[in-house]
Amino acid sequence: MKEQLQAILTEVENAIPGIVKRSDFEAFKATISGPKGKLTDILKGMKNVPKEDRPAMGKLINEYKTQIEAFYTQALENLDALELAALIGPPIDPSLPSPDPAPGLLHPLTQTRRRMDDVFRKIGFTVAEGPEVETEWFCFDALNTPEDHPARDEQDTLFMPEDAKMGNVSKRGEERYILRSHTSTVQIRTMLAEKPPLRIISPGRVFRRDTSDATHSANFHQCEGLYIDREVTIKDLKAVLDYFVAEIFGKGSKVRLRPSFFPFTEPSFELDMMTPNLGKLSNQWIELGGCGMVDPKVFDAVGINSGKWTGFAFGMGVERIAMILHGIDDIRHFYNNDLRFLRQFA
Ligand code: FA5
Repeated sequence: MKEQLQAILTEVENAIPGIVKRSDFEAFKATISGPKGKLTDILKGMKNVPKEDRPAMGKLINEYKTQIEAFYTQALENLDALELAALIGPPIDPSLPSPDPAPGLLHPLTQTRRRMDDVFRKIGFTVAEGPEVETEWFCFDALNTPEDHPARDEQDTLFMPEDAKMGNVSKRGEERYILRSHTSTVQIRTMLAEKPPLRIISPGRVFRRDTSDATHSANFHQCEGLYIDREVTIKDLKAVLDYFVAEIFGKGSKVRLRPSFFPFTEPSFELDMMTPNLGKLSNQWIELGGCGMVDPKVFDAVGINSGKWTGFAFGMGVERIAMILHGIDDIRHFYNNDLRFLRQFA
């Protein structure tokens, strides 16, 4: 019996490396383990083995069976690898030119963000960055946003799970981590890291629990601006924004500041723009974001002397600007990854 089993094992061991087709494997396996297979025959013969010898014999057969099955598994792995290789084709030579003649292109949001960066750079702003995972202090407290402000509600802000410690994002003790709901956090980070005068913009991704529709996305982008110097006035804010919209939307574009409220600016405004250059969107006020003069309480939070320094801040939706510029009627196009849409911006 042992010799027979050994002979089967040797046969399997010799045959497996030569099998390159799944049908050949199945046919071979049937000659061993199929209903009329050699191994099956031995199993059937067990009934003729004297009762007292059966346990030892059963154990022996099982040992061989296990080894044979390991060869089957190996054969199937070989076949998987061969089939995958056939699917992928010959090995890739990365030094050859790409078979796809179309060059890659920048996402329309990246293009818009870079245009915005260029405009602000021309008038002396530098680009600052901040983390997308923030603490409540940077997103709210330092921005004079009280504990009970609706924006802090779990309905509006995405909170990280309690046990998600994301490294030393804040050195301000045990706080909850959140996904930042606006880029105004970078105002605080910049004011803590650098001394005035300051002139920065900060484009970046933000997150809110907003239900997705044609104009809202739970993940979107803003471009923050912060300007701090001596005797800065609303006139300076208006002049910078006028310049920005004229550069982005063309000559004749103008800005309107509509009284509003943000906890971190006083006075605060909604920032609207109008342009004659946008087809059916021409000559109507369109909201771009919010702005205002930095609230002295924000200066207090970061240790800047509000008797000496004044400033303005603004925050605009990047998707909003890209949509107006290109006549895009649904924000979700930016996130669907449909190349037919994206290739239009080559
Ligand atoms: C803010 O986020 C303030 N931090 C702006 C600010 C900065 C005010 C500095 C004063 C000083 P608001 O929530 O209104 O404000 O958002 C600003 C802009 O972001 C909106 O006008 C809109 O263009 C865009 N936005 C807001 N929510 C969404 C959303 N869910 N999807 C896409 N864009 C959005």
